[in-house]
Amino acid sequence: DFAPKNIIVTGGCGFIGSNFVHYVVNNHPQTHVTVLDALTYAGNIKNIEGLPEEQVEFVHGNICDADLLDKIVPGHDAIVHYAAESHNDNSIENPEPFIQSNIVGTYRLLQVARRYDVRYHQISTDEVYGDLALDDPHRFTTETPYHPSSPYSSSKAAADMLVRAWHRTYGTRITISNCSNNYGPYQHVEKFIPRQITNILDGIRPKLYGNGLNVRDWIHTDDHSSAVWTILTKGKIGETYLIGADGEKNNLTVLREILRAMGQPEDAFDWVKDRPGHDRRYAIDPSKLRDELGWRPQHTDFAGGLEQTIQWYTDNRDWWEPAKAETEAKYKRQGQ
Ligand code: NAD
Ligand code: TDX
Repeated sequence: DFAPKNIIVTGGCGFIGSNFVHYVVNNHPQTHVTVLDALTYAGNIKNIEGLPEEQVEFVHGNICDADLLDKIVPGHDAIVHYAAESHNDNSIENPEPFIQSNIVGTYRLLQVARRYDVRYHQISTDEVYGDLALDDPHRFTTETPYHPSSPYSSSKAAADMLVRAWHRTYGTRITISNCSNNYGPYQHVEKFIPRQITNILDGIRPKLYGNGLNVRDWIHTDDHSSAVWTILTKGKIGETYLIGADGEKNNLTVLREILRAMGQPEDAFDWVKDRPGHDRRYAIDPSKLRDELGWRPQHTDFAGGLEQTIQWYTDNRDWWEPAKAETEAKYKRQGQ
């Protein structure tokens, strides 16, 4: 197994990246983490506050900044690359930052990984595979062709292609993981589950796009973290692994679970305009990761994980309130 001593986590002040930093602190105290984050609207330094200073160091900077990368990367033995523009609706409004951060940013990191021969792990998404019909018996596998729909997912697909090319052409030691939809603490209020929870806490009616029958394959962010650690330390160089926890549910079902758990009537929400190009269904076949690397998800009780997440947003109003009004104003302008 590869035993990383000193890793760079890009995007470590975002939702999934910060949960990964907590995971490393809680489970692998021998690994030092340098968080590199630009603190965009989606990054929050509070997400990594209170972690031991001798294990976690923060560098405020942009992954597109080649000079900065040249300064900070030497001496590290791995880069785990989470930083990205991550929200589909924003990518439809304005694709530019998605091209810069997701494509150019990945390119700059690959160049520096190549130059200093640093192990590189790419965090990607199931959305690169496009969508499935509701009644399709198949799920996504590593053999499924890339077929992204949105500016966000196509920028992630482009980045993954660069990663594979750097491995084949330059021998850069890479792995890629494509994960399904995450939920848990520290997720920005623009995303589906936190938006609806915080709407209810604020006395705003939840908003459902289209007919509510779009399916997402939910996984708790802690399970994503343990899967990434498994791939980083045990994964085969050059390989891609799909991360999922058999969590398919349609949006209407998830929203009703939230309403019920928060003591609201099941119909206390608004139907709003659909997302242009809205992917119908995502579904991950995680058998390669399970069978070859022995990974298993721990948080398989979705109702329980959802209740904990509701409790976290209820207890941490100070964390989400500053972003809430602006986020809802933006949705209102878009008719959503
Ligand atoms: P997020 O938007 O919550 O966080 C992104 C973080 O990256 C923020 O802290 C932001 O400040 C930082 N960042 C953005 N651009 C940067 C740049 N140019 N330089 C440095 N830092 C920058 O995103 P998330 O939901 O935590 O997603 C993290 C990663 O996981 C992304 O690569 C995303 O594509 C992938 N992913 C997300 C999901 C999901 O369900 N959210 C599922 C699968 C894969
Ligand atoms: O208010 C809403 N109402 C609604 O019905 C919002 C914000 C979303 N939705 C729907 C759209 C999707 O079908 O809920 C579903 C989930 O939406 P998002 O939270 O925006 O996530 P999604 O577009 O599925 O993408 C997420 O998972 C894959 C992450 O944001 C991506 O970064 C990741 O790659």
